[in-house]
Parts: sequence; C-alpha cells; structure tokens
Amino acid sequence: MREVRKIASDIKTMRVRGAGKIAREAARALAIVAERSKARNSEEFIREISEASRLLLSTRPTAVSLSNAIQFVVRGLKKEEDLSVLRTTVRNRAEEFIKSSLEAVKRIGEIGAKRLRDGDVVLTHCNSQAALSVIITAFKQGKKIEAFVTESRPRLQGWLSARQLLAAGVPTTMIVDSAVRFIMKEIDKVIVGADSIASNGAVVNKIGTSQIALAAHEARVLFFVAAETYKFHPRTLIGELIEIEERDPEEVIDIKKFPGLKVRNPAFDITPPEYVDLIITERGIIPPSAAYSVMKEVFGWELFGSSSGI
Ligand code: RI2
Repeated sequence: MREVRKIASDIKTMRVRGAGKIAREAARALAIVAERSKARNSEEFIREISEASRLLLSTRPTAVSLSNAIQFVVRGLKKEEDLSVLRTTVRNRAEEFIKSSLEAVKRIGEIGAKRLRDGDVVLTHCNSQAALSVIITAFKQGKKIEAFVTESRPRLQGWLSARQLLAAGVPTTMIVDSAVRFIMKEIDKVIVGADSIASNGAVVNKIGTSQIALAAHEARVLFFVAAETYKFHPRTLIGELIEIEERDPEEVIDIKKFPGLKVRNPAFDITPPEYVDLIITERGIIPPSAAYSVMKEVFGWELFGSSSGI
C-alpha cells in the first residue's frame, strides 16, 4: 500500500496531473496492488483493492476519468473467483486501460487535426494532452498552425503547454488569462480538454474555460473540446452533479501576508453545451447534444451503479 499512498499523494498535490494522466496512474496503482498483494484469499484481495480504490478516488473529485478508470479495472470482481484469476484480471485490465487511453489521445489528435486548417491560430487553456494532440498533429501534417496559450493561473499549467508546443516546433504565444477576450479577434479556433463531460454535453474543465467559451461565442470563434470517452460522466445520467474541486488558497496567494482575507480557489468551471461547437473523442466528433448516446454506448456496464460495490 505504500506505493499506492505515494501515487495518491502525487495525484492530490498535482505532482501528477491532467485528467488522462491521473486516470492512468490510478490504473497503474491498482496493478501494483494486484502484483504485490499478500492476500491469502479472494475476499482479502478484494478488500485490498477496494481500499486502494477508495484512497485513489478521494484524491481529486472532479475528473471523472479517475473513477471511470478505477471502475474499468475493478468492475465485477467476485470473491467466489479464484485469487490468481482476480490478480490477473486486475493487472490485465489496468494494462488495457493505460494502453487504450494513450491510443485515444493519439486518435483524438488524428481526428481533430482534420478540423484545423492551414493558417489557423488556435487558442488553448491549461495543459490538456488531448487538446495539444490535435494542435501538434495538425502542425506535423504540415499545416501552418500558430498557438496561443493562457497562463492558467493559479498553477500555471499553460507553461507546460507552451513548452510542449515549442518542443513540437509550433509557433506559440503566451497571454495572461485575463487577456483572452482582447486577443479573441486574432483567434480562429479554441481547443481545450475536459475533466468531465455531463450527459447534457456541459463540459467541466480548468477554471477559466467557461469565460473563454463565452468570449469565443461572442466573437463567433469555434470552440472545440478534445476528450477521451472516459471523460464522460456516466452518473450525470441519473442526475448526479459533478463536484467542483476547491483547492488550497495558498495556490493563489500567500494568505499569511493578508490577514483576514478570504480566498476562493475553484479549480474547474462548467461550460454550458450552447458554447461548445464540437467534442472530439477517439470514437469520432460529436455535438455536445450527443453526449448521452456516447455514455450509453461506452458505459453500458456502469450506468446503474458498480457491480463491484467499490
Ligand atoms: P488531459 C487538467 O486538469 C486540465 O483541466 C485539463 O484541461 C484536463 O485535465 C484534461 O487534460 P488538472 O489536473 O487529460 O490540471 O487532456 O487540474 O491531459
């Protein structure tokens, strides 16, 4: 469990971050439990896996990728099953999730790149591997793409995007978050990632995303979301709300220097479907209104609660 606790702490403190990355790390953590478990029987094994799952789930509440990855790995484990079978099942499923998640990011790049034209100036926010995959793939195809990245306060994930884009050779400009509306007239398309997508097509992503969507809408700039299908939140179909993580005020300001100051630090916001033109998934491009169909197709096994009880 020590390794799992370390992974959970890395996710919580955002040493490891990004909705896709934390999902893959959670799957990897469960594979480690399965490999190293000293359980003497299946019941003990399931208990260990459940404990690890709960710990991983408690780290970050908003990105549904995390719980979808865990559910994918632990679904339907039964104590009547042979211990060695359970062990192999968890390991294989974790491996399968990690592999297909990485393939999905690549595929989103290929599919999304078709929507970028030669000469496009593309704005992105925060640091989404899915969104960057689209921009970088189009650029590598020979299209003259230029990128704008927001700083993405308070954690400055925009710096990571800037580095990735520059490393790929994409001409990149950084702006502060509050410059988005001013710059929007120079932008052709906005592409962001997602931490969760609700059944009505609303997109939960890094704080500031909805303001960018609003500015894009006003300027008639296309607003794309790049998201693997495991970013769709199945339980929103039965009315569950997506919890918005509020993080430590210290990420925003050194509060010791401002006695009495209240600070709010919501890490995500919700962009209504009306402001989203397309969602680029590894299965194809959909309008936000098709989120429901994607969920039905992808989460047939999950819709009415987890059979594993975790
Ligand atoms: P990929 C990140 O969350 C950002 O909000 C980003 O847009 C989203 O995950 C998706 O990223 P955080 O971990 O999965 O920085 O596309 O809070 O990489």
